[in-house]
Amino acid sequence: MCGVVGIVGCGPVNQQIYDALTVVQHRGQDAAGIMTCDGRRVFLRKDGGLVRDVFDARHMFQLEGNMGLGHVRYPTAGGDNRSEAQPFYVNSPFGLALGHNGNLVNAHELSLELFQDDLRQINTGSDSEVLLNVFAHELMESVRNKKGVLQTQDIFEAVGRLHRRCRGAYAVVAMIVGYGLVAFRDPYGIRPLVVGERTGSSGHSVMIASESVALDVLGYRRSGDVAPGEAVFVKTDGTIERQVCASNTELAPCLFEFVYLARPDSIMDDVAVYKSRLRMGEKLAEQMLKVWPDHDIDVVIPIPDTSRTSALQLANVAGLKYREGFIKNRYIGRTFIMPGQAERQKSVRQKLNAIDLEFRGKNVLLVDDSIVRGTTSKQIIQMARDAGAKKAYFASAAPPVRYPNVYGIDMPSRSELVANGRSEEEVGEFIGADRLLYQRLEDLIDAVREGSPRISQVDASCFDGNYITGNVSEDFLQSLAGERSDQAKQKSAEALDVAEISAYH
Ligand code: PIN
Repeated sequence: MCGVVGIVGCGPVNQQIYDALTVVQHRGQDAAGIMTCDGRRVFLRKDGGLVRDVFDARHMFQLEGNMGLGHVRYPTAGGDNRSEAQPFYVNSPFGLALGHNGNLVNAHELSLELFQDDLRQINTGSDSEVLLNVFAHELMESVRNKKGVLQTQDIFEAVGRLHRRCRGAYAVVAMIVGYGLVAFRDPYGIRPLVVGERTGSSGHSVMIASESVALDVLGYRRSGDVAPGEAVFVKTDGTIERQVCASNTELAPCLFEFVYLARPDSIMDDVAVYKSRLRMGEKLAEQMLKVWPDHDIDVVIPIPDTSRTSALQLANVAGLKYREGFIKNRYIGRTFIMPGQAERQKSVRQKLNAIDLEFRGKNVLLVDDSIVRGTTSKQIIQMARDAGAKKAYFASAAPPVRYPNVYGIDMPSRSELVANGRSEEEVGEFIGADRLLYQRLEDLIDAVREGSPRISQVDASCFDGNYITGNVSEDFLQSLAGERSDQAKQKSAEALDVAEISAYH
């Protein structure tokens, strides 16, 4: 998962992009980058690390210009956080940069095609570099024989051809030197992308961002989402032109954005994330009262942070007491490399501590947003017992996660998902819960869809294995599993170490 931001402003945009990136930092902490353009030249700073660590005053002064884009990256599959930091840049046509959130499922085929047919070389393992080169090639096709002058329609046609070639999830902000920013979203709108505008005494500015919370914080008015398959062209003077460039579009956003990826204060595809989480809690409570009317729960305790909203509403609807029983350390030290299970387990104890008096002698219902590997849930249940809980029940605001995510969330491989090959009871046993309650998929879908009639479908692939873009082959899933397993992460971290050490010799 990643975060993208783009701004066409009426003054320097460096500080605004930096600030916006800190607002979407939750979408990726692995690498960050900003590229700006002063009308003639581009300036780039990108590196591995948090926004606050990647940029210092020296870099910021060099990021000149009234237009630019930024990116925060969370690795979706393996990869070196420095060489795959974004934005990516190619110098032809015009000078073109791109920041991408999502994941292509046909990147391998495309990179072969790019090399053999379009004579373009891809230098990293990143599908975003592939996407940029497809866009560059298609733009080049659009302006060929036009004396190098680009019209808005040429851009829309290039995006249209890109849609025909690329499969998967992509929410993109691209910058064309001398022309403006282009934002576009895949024909299913799997990952979010929103447009905002601000008019002040010094003029008009336009911002594109992964989440509306970035617009709020920077004082932009949300003017709406980029529609599935649509391209939004923001010219250097701030005027906007937009067109849907794909023939079969359907809004099917990723359910996981609502479950826990997005900030609760964001509005995505007209759905207030916060309200969708309240509805998740409400529906979970209704189901609980139906299947377990004679429960003996004394208190509902959320596992911070995301699940608080649903846990609160679950408690309200079920008429139960809600208490904060776990406190999160907000100042936990940086985790430099955390590839394996042992490291991950250690970090839970560092992150959370229990308030014993909320647990002692009580039957507690712990609520989390989801159960993925189950390892955190297992430790938290143990912590509840160590704190004196009589019974430790567990509720998940999302249904069992049984399938890997191919659209840009760094989820473990199928074999590492605790619900893969296990029944709900077996997952309950694995995590050590006295009883486990999962949200039903229909209820989760309703919790999201009730927020907006525009959402006809959802991407629920992690829960039902139905990949909305099709074309997800078993080979692709196997290679993704190879890149995402704990073993693979350990290996790539070790390789990084070696590369760094040898660089100093
Ligand atoms: C964490 C959100 N949420 C907590 C992420 C743990 C699954 N895990 C998914 C639960 S936060 S596990 O609130 O955003 O900090 O099942 O893999 O152990």
